Amino acid sequence: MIVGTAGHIDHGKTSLVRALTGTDADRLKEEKARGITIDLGFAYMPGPPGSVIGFVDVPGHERLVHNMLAGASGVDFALVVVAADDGVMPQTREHLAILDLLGIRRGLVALTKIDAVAPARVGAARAEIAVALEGTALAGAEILSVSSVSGAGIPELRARLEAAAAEADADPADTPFRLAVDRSFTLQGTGTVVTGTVVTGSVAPGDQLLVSPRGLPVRVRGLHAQNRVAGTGGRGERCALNLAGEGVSREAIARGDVVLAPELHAPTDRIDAELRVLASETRPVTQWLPVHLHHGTAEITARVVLLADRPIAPGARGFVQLVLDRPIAGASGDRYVIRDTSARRTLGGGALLDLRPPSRRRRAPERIAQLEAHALADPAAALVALLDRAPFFLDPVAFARDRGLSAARLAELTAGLVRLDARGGPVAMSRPTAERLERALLATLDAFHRDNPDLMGIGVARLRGGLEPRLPAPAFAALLAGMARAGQVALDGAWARLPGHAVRLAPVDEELWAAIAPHLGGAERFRPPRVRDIAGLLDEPEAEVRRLCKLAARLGRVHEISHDHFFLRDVTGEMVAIAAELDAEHGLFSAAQLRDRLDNGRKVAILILEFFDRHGVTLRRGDLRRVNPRRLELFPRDADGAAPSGGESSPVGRPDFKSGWGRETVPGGFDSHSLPPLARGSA
Ligand SMILES: Nc1nc2c(ncn2[C@@H]2O[C@H](COP(=O)(O)OP(=O)(O)OP(=O)(O)O)[C@@H](O)[C@H]2O)c(=O)[nH]1
Ligand SMILES: [Mg+2]
Repeated sequence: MIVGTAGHIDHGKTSLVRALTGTDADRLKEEKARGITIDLGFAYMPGPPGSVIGFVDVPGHERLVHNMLAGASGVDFALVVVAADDGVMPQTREHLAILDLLGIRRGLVALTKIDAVAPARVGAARAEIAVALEGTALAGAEILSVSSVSGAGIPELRARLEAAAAEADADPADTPFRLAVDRSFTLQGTGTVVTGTVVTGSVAPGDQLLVSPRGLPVRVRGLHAQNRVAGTGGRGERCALNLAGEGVSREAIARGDVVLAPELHAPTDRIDAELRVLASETRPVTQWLPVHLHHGTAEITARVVLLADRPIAPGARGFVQLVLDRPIAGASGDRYVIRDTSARRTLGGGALLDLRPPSRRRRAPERIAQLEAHALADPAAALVALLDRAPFFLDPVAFARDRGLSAARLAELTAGLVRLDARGGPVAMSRPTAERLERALLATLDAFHRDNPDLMGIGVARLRGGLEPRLPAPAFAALLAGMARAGQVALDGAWARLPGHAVRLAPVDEELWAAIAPHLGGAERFRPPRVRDIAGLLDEPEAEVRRLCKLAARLGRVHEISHDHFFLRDVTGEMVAIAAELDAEHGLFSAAQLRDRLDNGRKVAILILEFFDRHGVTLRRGDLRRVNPRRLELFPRDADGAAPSGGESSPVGRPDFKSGWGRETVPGGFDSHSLPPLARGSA
């Protein structure tokens, strides 16, 4: 257990720690000279059998509250010191407020210097203290009268602390390790040592850890726990870690850093939090208020973004977004305190809730609902609540990391969930949500096929956009892949359909196509006639020929290389192969070189190359091009045996050149555009 002192300057905190432990926690020369505590001091006394109670002694000076905060952050038990002669003073109240904001519920008050006052004064001071405690987490705490000079009450106080240490709560096993650094120094013959309070988990020599937020990898060479050489250190203990690693030095690690298990390292500079403004404040917390944020042993300048319409009045609470000037290593549920920028006043504080909030639409009702779920302390309850509201899914690994949960605990929490593993992070949903999504997906495909019997399928991007919940693209792709494996859907590049769906031309259309197709093949295949020319050759209305060619494109029989200019699918494959040959022969090649091979005129050759550019098959360098080998498979030749035949639609070649659809290439995948509406009959 770690006991932290609190209280007004000169009220006898350091003297009391010395009376209890025999150690003078004022270790700095300046402290001794001025008789006040400036920085944190540390001392130890035996606790219940086999254990040690640690003390963090803090300064009471009003200008040193930031040091008090660094010390108080790791405390299990508060020892509030009030001098009987002075009674409750400003920093008594401020420290009590800070302990309350930090959620330190266990503690007692030592009414000290009773040797120096009349008995009547002791009674009055006790009454004053009881009132000051009201409304704080320490309300009703025991008040022990002591004197560090006469030793009165010290044995009783020691006994109380031992009893409290005996009932200190243990950390759940295998929780990942976090230690908030409060000191870093070099020991002759040992190297770099950092000290701090173990926030969660445990540490042992040989552990590989990271110093966050910097991300410096370190190895634990040895350690002290509660001032003794130890094989392991855990929650409720002050530890001194002897660290090794490249770049490890006294200067590289400082107060405010967190030494943690590598999987927890994910610093953040934007955090949604609950903020309670102290009732003693005279002004509300307003939009974009600059503050000093205290978290763990760290102190960062930050701004407060209100997530509601009105400023947060003294005594009130509300959701805020904390925008930090530099990142911190936090966890959801961690307590924080904000002070004004001149570091004179404590304004309020609360708990960190969401470590990865959006910067836009951060005040939307769905966001507020999410924050209410994040505010649930129990991770299981929070997870259920989060998955039960928009957006109905989350990254379970990030959730566990931000809550500091172990892998085993995560596995336990997510056992009943549906998990999709995808590039960009896994996604988890509740089973009912996943079932609802799959049902909606199948219904959408069904309706689409009914409305568009002549279309092969729907673009995956469009399908995703129309569904609730709207998964991130990689997770949606994983969902579709799973459904495809289960035979529920069929996938064709960036297009999805029901497995039973097939596009067929009406018999009259099939007849017209049979008349058109021969004109696109043969010797003229690299410069086939355009729609208008075919219409003239066949004496058919131009619009009819265009409609048929577009239908054939959707069926994957032709590619519309440029507006109204259709090439047979296999011819496209042949031209790609020729481009690949040119590439192999010359490296970069020109449009003229392709024209010479295709014997089809410069203009057509350029249109073909532009089509290839759009699909990423060729990469342009000025007037020259080279082939992107990874894109060759987009246009296989039927002869290669790779191309699906028999009316399977190709995912490419469908863009409507004129409208601009599908003109952009999408790195790493097919054009993820859905089809333009087909103006049937009127095209
Ligand atoms: N008579 C009397 N004097 C005390 C007692 N405890 C502390 N003092 C005196 O009060 C003065 C301040 O004591 P400290 O222990 O340094 O006070 P502190 O709360 O640690 O002060 P800061 O750390 O600067 O906030 C010293 O001169 C002590 O000798 C006590 O029980 N009785
Ligand atoms: Mg002191």
